[in-house]
Amino acid sequence: MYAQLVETGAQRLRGVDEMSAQEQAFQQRIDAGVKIEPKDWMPEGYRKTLVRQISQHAHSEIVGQLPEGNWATRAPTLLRKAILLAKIQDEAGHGLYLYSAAETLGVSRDDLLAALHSGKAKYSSIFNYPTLSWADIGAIGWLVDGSAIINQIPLCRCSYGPYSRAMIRVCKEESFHARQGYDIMLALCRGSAEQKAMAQDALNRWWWPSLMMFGPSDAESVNSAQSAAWRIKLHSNDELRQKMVDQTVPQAEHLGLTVPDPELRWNEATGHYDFGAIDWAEFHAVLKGHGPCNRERLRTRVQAWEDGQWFRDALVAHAEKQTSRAAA
Ligand code: FAQ
Repeated sequence: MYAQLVETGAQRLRGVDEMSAQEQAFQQRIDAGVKIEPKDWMPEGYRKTLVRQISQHAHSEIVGQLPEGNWATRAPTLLRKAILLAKIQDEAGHGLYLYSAAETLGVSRDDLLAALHSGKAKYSSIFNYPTLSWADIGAIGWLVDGSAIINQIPLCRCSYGPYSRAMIRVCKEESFHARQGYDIMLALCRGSAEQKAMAQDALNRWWWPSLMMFGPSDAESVNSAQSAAWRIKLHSNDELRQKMVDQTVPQAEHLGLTVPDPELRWNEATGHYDFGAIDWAEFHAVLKGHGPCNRERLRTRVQAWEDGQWFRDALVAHAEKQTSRAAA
């Protein structure tokens, strides 16, 4: 699939003869599986692609705290609350590793955050949907973290050293997150009829947005070919989306829930599930800022940034004092 992704995009990519000797040597290192480190020479396009993807990924982690934060004060038991708080804290940590990885490419965290706050930078479409019931917290862990793992496991082997290393730890934590989500769904599905209905409702609302997390179809994905050639992407969007469906449908069956797709069926010939068409108009509307919660999410992030100004100022003042004391 990786070879196919590179091949299909080959017409759009520059041929070897168009590359400078330095670019050719870089591509050879990538093809040989050598990790690229911050001080290595790299084409400007490679650096920009990584800054774009890693920073969007970082933004997704911190904006992704917000839908779950909605339930921190309303978790049904003390244990569930402690677990949820730990998970939300993990997401902040993932954001920090990722901003640090992006900084190794010569961008500042302040600039990246300014791009998020101005609405210029993207973050994952999934976090623009509301969390209406406790079951949504289960569905996020199960479906959203589940999808994030499928997308991120290959990133542990991507060509850029700091990103690949950050992903190893992130994936370990995401795997715990997915299990806790499934555990919530299991408890609800084994509970009262009302609780099971809540779980079904959450699945109904989160299923399609979760499939959209993997990005546009391969035919529409503008960045895939180049990212595959640079081994930033090791699998295509559609390939990972199919993996998510194949993995998740049996889990839904085990829960006794129905995936909200009348066209979903097992295809004996392909060995995969066939599934219905994704509403790409909805996906693009969310990307343009017209999802149910886009405005609220950005407003909350900007407010948090402004509220934290005094703390950042205090940290800088403290560091300056330490430096001047050491110099004296
Ligand atoms: N939402 O040509 P492609 C998580 C954009 S972390 C918004 O296919 P690419 C953990 C894309 O940026 C979730 N925008 O692009 C968690 C591009 O626009 P641009 C985040 C999207 O980069 C759980 C344009 O569409 N994970 O969930 C989306 O090759 C629970 C064309 O698309 C990552 O970021 C989307 N869904 O492939 C946290 C993983 N899809 O930039 C809290 C790393 C596409 O040219 C709670 N990222 N776009 O203006 C990736 O693997 C890739 O960037 C893709 C997109 C696969 C997301």
